[in-house]
Formats: sequence, structure tokens, C-alpha cells
Amino acid sequence: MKISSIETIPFAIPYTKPLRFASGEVHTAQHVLVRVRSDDGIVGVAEAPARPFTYGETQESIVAAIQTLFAPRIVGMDVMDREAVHSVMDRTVGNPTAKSAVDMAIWDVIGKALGQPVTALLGGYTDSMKVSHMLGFAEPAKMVAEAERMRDIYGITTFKVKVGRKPFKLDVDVCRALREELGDGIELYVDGNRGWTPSESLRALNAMADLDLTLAEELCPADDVLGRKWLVNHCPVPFVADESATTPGEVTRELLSGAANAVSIKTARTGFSHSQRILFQCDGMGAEVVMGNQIDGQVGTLCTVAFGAAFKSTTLRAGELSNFLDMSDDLLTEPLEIVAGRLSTRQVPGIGIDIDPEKLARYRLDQGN
Ligand code: MUC
Ligand code: MG
Repeated sequence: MKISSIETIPFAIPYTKPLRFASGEVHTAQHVLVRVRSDDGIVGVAEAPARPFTYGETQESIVAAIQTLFAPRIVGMDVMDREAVHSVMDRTVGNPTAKSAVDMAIWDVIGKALGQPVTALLGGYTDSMKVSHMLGFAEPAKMVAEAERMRDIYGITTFKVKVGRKPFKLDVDVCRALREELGDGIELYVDGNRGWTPSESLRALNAMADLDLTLAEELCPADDVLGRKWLVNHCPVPFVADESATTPGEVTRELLSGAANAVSIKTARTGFSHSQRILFQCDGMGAEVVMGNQIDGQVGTLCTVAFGAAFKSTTLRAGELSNFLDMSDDLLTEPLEIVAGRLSTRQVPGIGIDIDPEKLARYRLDQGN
């Protein structure tokens, strides 16, 4: 079965409430829907979320990379030959979400062709994940109110709190208010998106020592080489590498150099094939993992849970699977539902992404809409 075409459709869906964090903010989901077709008519689907402030990709660059660099060499290859497809894409450094969307859409084709959910093909561990919700920057009372809403409506009890503001007092106040108002029944961890220096990070962690945080993610830049290693040595909880560990090689460097001892796996930037490599590296080295969220829509979230549910070690912590709730709409025919704090995979062949044609027509940017 050969790959016969790769379609790239840019679309834009506004957020009802922007997500703000130390390295940027998102008001509109400006993503690219990627469809890989096989010569016997199977269509695989995934989405690439442009994150210009982190990875430098834009909607335009994602479309251009796929259409001008990758598709001309991938079309005609066998859909099963994922290693060969990656050897084409990996000539190019960068463009992580463009590559990942192609990878996941190919896995979707394979799942549909074999009549198996992708979760079963990857590892088949379970069929759902506990959900963690990411709380963007706001005043403490608003962040507490959002957490309460997520707990009361969706049963979510794990929260990743965006920190990294200067001075850090506001962030410390937010974490304290969350613990005081929501009590001991919730899990809290923090993500700084490189906003603090190593010494600010440790002072903030010390100021929050009584709040029972469970993880600290990317509090300072990995390029603060000695400072970061010093911070990780003093950090009382696993220190998660996120945007500093986006390839298997970066993961090895971060873990072996002591710049992190846990890793955020995001299918949006490592697809299924490279996420699998990163997971096995971490398992082999004894580093904890968390399924992260690259501010994915419902299509991307379904990819994250399809991967996360496939393995035991990715289910040990809640996955970040809920930020699509802040979007005003989405593309799936049947919207995702978080019930009792969990999100399920779809028990159908492939990933289970069924796109509503009317919604796609409404939000696509390439047909004069
Ligand atoms: C995160 O974990 O950092 C913010 C930017 C991005 O690319 O992902 C988010 C969440
Ligand atoms: Mg992060």
C-alpha cells in the first residue's frame, strides 16, 4: 500500500480565553490539518500546531515544509515503511510538528488498514488516561476559579500551574491559593517555560516548599548549563525537560548531563514514532515521563491519549489533555468528553479522528473563508 498524496489544510479557531505563559500566549488555534492518503483510498489524519514562539514554525512554514520538502519524496513510499519516511524527513533539522503530523497520519492509515486502534498497535496497555489541566497566567483568584470549574465540571484534580513571572511572588501566591482553596485532594506541579533564572527558581521552590508540588518543569533555560545542573541537584521533585528535550538526542543530553531527570513527551512534536523512542530511552534510564500538551486541539489531544494509553509508564501520571476546553469550537464530528477526570481513546481502527466537513469548511483558511 503506497502513500498517494499528502494534503495540508491551515485552519484557525479562536480561543474563548487566551492561554498565557512565560514564553508566549495563544489567542487562536492556528493549526494545520494533515491528511495522508493511500493508493487504496484510506485517509490518515493528524494536526500540526504552529508554535512560533517556541519552535519557530508557523502555519505557512508547516505547509511549505510538508509540500515542498517532504511530500515530493514520501509520496510513492509504502505506508509501512515508517523508518524510510523518517530518513527523508530527518535530513531536515527542525520542523517538528510538520514531521510529527505526517508520522501520526501514517500510523492512522496503518491502523485503519489493519483494523486496529493505534493504541493497540503501539502497546495496548489501557484505554484511557487521567487528565491534568494546564492553568495559564492570571490573577490568583481567577486561576483558583478555573481550577474549581475544571474539578466541578470535569472531575479534574491534577493541575499544571504556569509560572515564570517576574517577580515570582505572584506565581507563589497562585500556588498557595490553589492549595488552600482546593485542599489536599488535588495534585499541583509547575511549569516555568524558561521564565526564571536558576537562582530565582530555587528561591521560588523554597517559598513553595510546603505546597507538596510533584514536578517542576523547564523553570530556567537549559542553556544556563551550570546553573540548571545546580538547580536540578537542589530540586526536591523530578525536574522535567520540555522544550529542551524535543528529540531523542536532546533527551539523552539533558538526562546524562543532569539538566533534567524527567521528560515531557508531546506527540505534537515527536509524533508516535519518535515519542516511542523517547519513552523507551526514559524507561531504560529510569527517568519519569509526563504526557505533555502543546496547546493541542481535539485532534492533537486524541493523538496524545492514543499514545499515552498505550504504555504503562505514560499512564503513571495524569496526561495534559484538557486545553481544548478553552477553544470556541473544534473539528471533530463527535467532540471529546472528559468524564470523572479521565479521557478515553476511541475504540476504532486508527486514531479515531473523524473530521466534520462543515466545521472544516468554516475554519479553513485556504479557500477564501
Ligand atoms: C508547555 O508545557 O510548555 C506552552 C508552549 C508550548 O509549546 O506548549 C505549552 C505548554
Ligand atoms: Mg512545558
